[in-house]
Amino acid sequence: MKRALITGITGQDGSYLAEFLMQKGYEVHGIKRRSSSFNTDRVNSIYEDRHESDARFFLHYGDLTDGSSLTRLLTRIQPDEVYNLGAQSHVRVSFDVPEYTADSVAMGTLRLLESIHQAGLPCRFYQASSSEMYGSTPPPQNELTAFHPRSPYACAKVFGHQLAVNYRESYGLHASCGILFNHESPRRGETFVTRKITRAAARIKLGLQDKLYLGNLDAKRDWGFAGDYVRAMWMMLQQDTPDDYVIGTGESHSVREFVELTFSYLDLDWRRYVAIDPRYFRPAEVDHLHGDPSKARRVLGWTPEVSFAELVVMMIESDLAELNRTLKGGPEAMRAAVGVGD
Ligand code: NAP
Ligand code: G4F
Repeated sequence: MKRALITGITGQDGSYLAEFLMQKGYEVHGIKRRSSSFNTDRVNSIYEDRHESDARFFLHYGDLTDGSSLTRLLTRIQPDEVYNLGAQSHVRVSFDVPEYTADSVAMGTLRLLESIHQAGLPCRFYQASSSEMYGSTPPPQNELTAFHPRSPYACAKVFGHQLAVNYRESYGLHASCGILFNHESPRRGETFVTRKITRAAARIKLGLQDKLYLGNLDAKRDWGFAGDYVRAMWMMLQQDTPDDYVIGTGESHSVREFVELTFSYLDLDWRRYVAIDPRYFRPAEVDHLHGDPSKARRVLGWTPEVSFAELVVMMIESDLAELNRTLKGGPEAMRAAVGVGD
């Protein structure tokens, strides 16, 4: 049985990847951060009591800012594959907490790679690189496109990416980087623009909210479905030779288009509800990301299965269903469901 270790297992991608690997028969270990409240919502459905003799899913406390925890877990678990998905992954927030972002994203990757190297582990390594690294470089972007990062987050991701390449070239580590364009799902964090839009529109439809405040509607992104993208991560680590791959749909849409499609699906006129709040503008914006995934198609045989329109509908329907479930729970459940943050 193959053994995988995932950092960021409690996040959107970590949860889909854990499910995918469990279905492939892996024993899955994940690193979760200590939090004062439960942070395992996304993996609760696959949680297994470790006292069961056939348990194949294990969560361990650790943190990318704590090298000793990484060394201890790598040595104890001896994974065949390590997926480094953990990060302070919000671009806007990275301007507010730049040092922490660099510590978890850039130095966290260094700590993990150095622990693997020092322990002499013969494992394969996946690095969650990002299309944000392209920043202001004009589209379409592929593996040969120059990076021009536009945020502390993107700068930290460039460091992590170059470091993974460096450990591959210096020590022969089987390290592959997935340069993933934006990918979303019903499990997307509520403060990323897609989920913020589908969740607010569903609440407006049910009479629970009357305004949605957004920033730059002109930004364009190449949005795909997270479930398709974790399959690509795994495919990269099954190759004999490690390499870097762009993963995207090859299509891009503006935030305005996403808003229009969401509200029109719910028979609402978005102009009545959406207002601009400059607080959501970024000190430096990334205007247009549009991936060219032809290498992944040619070498890995990877193609996305969920279209842009299917993704938008999937997210709206999930938010509507979740709200309806909460409404049935009465006022107490409603109060508990209103998160704060933007
Ligand atoms: P996400 O939902 O924000 O999940 C991030 C995960 O990292 C969470 O499990 C989080 O734990 C964990 N984490 C945060 N700080 C940590 C630390 N100091 N130590 C250990 N774990 C920590 O992000 P995602 O969308 O799944 O993305 C997964 C990875 O792909 C990230 O590295 C992201 O930067 C990268 N990426 C994402 C996209 C995208 O469009 N989704 C595109 C390109 C690259 P908590 O649950 O406790 O917060
Ligand atoms: O949804 P976003 O916050 O995602 P962003 O910045 O593209 O980053 C995501 O994708 C990256 C891959 O390219 C990942 F590496 C990263 O971890 C993360 O998952 O913003 C998308 C666009 C931006 O141009 C932003 O300015 O939407 C614009 N936007 C407009 N109004 C907004 C808002 N973004 C957010 N979060 N909130 C708004 O109200």
